Amino acid sequence: MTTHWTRALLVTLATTVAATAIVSAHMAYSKSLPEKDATISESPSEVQVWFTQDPEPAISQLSLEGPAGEIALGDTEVGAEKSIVAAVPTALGPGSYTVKWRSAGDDGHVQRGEFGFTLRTAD
Ligand SMILES: [Cu+2]
Repeated sequence: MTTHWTRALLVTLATTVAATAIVSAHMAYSKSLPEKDATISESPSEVQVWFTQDPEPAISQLSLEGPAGEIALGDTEVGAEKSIVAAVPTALGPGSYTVKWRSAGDDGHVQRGEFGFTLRTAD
């Protein structure tokens, strides 16, 4: 009898802890296009980053740096499936690029991150 009680209590506790951990987790990077550390052969028409939560539009921002410095992107917009997206209005030349992102999810905590990709155009 006592054992059953203890077991039921432990299961309840474990479930509560797990649920709390999920609710309180920060938003995180999920995937992107171009992909992180990818080598691509064509200049991308846009940069898109997916997250684990719905991005807050007012805080979301994408920027792109290349061999010659900052590249002007179109406005950062909220895209489908928990993503943010910005157009790349000009064709990029070969080189290494860094995408920087800023956003926030359910708890409003601002998260930042960056990842790189390489553009290697055919000669
Ligand atoms: Cu948070």
